[in-house]
Amino acid sequence: HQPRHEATNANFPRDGEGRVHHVGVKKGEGGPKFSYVQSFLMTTVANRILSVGDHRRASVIASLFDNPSSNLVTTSSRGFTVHTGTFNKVPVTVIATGMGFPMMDFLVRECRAVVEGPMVIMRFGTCGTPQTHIPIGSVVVASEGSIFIRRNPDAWEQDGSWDEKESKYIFSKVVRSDPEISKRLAENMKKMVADCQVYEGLGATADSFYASQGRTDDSFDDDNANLIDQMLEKYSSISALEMETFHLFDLARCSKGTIRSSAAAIVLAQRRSNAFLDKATTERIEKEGGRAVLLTLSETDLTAPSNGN
Ligand code: R1P
Repeated sequence: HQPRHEATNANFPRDGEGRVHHVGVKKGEGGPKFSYVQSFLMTTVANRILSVGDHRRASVIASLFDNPSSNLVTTSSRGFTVHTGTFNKVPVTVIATGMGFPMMDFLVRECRAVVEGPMVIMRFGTCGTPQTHIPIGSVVVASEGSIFIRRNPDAWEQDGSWDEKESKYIFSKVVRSDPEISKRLAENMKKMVADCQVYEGLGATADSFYASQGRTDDSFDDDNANLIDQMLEKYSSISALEMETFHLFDLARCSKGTIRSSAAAIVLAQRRSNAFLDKATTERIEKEGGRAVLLTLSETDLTAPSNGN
């Protein structure tokens, strides 16, 4: 016999209590603390999920739930914190993921494994913008979907096999977001975030914060000084550069119609002027925008088809 805490199935590992290997949640979990609320809270993860990179942002948004002192909070040794409660009496979960597309992969696949029925997963992150007309302190909704930008390591192979005419960075095709949810999200952001321009455009998710987002660094041979121009030449409406959204939309597309998704991001960095948003404004928009995403999540019809994802 295996001790109860050990995983036995390498294809989709769960520990002896049924907790998925990285996010650390399981089906039907809840404590006596929640039994007096509604029975749906007897689960670790709700069907409506908000994914954010930053743990502080997740806590701030979870404090906007109906009864924050009753939130169920689960942490995993792999860097996830899961807050579950209700917003406008609708069960919702906010998850802090840390950064990068592999973390989004864990979130979507492992939450899908512990949640019954249709799901909606939204991301509220931060980003840089390559667009000169979009100022810092704006919010970009990925209404046009997202592309993926990755550095091609073969381009640095030193055996002379690389054709210098090829691009060292690879741009994927567009994966769509859910149009109906994106529209509601943009409307709610416009209503609920003060002194903030809300733009709708195409997102671009990169496999690095640095090279594949066109940040230059004398310590490395990245050959990316013109990358921002190149990306806009191919996709002129790229408005948000970040590190997770494409993967969320891609997995929603592959979820056999069970997951709807959209995303928004606060513009922290102006990549042309190099302006960067101050902390006080960032924190205000995280809170007001977080409330707008929670409202959108709570209003979403889970039974509607997944609209192109
Ligand atoms: C980089 O600083 C991180 O910030 C952005 C990027 O996607 C990346 O995760 O989003 P979050 O603020 O949600 O982490």
